[in-house]
Amino acid sequence: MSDGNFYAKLLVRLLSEDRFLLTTHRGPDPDGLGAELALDSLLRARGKDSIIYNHDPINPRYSFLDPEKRARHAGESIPPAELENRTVVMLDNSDLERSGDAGKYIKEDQSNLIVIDHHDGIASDYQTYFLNSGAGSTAEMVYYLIEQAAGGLTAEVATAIYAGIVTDTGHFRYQKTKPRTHLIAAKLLEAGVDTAKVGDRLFSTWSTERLFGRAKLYENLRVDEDRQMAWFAIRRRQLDEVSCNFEDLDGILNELIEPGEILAGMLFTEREPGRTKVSLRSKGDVNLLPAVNRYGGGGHRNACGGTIPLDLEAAVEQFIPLVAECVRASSEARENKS
Ligand SMILES: [Mn+2]
Repeated sequence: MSDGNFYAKLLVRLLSEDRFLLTTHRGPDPDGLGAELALDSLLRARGKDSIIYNHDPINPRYSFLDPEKRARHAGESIPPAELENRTVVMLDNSDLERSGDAGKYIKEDQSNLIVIDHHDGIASDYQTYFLNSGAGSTAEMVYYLIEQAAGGLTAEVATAIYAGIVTDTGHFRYQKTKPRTHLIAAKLLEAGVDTAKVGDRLFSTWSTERLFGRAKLYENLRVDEDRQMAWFAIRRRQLDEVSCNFEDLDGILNELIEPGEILAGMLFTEREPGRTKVSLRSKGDVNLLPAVNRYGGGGHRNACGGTIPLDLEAAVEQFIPLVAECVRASSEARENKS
């Protein structure tokens, strides 16, 4: 939806405030970060006092998006007075838990909170909630806001939005990629985005440890009998052996669903005994949200995640049947249709 009314309302709501704290989820990704940077620019251009404050610092791979180092984080010593008494705009995130330290600056009655997000299947009772599940990225939502505000699309802002769109649409491949997504990309390129540079910075600046980590993952590759599901299961200790971080493994999970017959891929990582994170990807109409919702997780139908309060083996054993159920439900729905 690029419903002008929705964005007109959002813009009016934002501009009725004067001091902002923009934040996203822990481990800011190019979408959360791109949306923050673009919105920050829009608000500043309107004479507003805006600060970007995240729980975690930016991954150095994304620092090219923020040359002025506007994104601050909880690890810096910022006087609380600078962060207090602001309207908190939570971008690309509907889960207060995932906002981390920034949550401290949201009033108990949430009267100073505005949520802007595009995730699927969220039931939430935020008073001021601008959810557009039809948008492929939160950066796309901020693009509409800038359009609504008529102006302010510098090359830097366009690059921030473009990085969010490219990342969250899986290079214009995922289902939420619409004709308008490409039209927006064209506008962003006209505004000065260097696509080769953004592509290189986002996708060709990994550490060499990522290769070693990938090798470890493939040692632990499993495929179910029907060849519909594939998964990696790995412990922190195994990655430590090759000096690889969990962040270094970002995106490798997508490879699991590259084979035509595999519909769902999972990456299980045991962060500590009794706490296993799972990230999931699926193809087409396979909706994985019911599986992660069981553990309070969320995301999108085809890309989501959650945390299972179990050791690695137990987590895998308990979780695989839930995913098998999602795969079965989608093939049944397909059969009923035909
Ligand atoms: Mn996003």
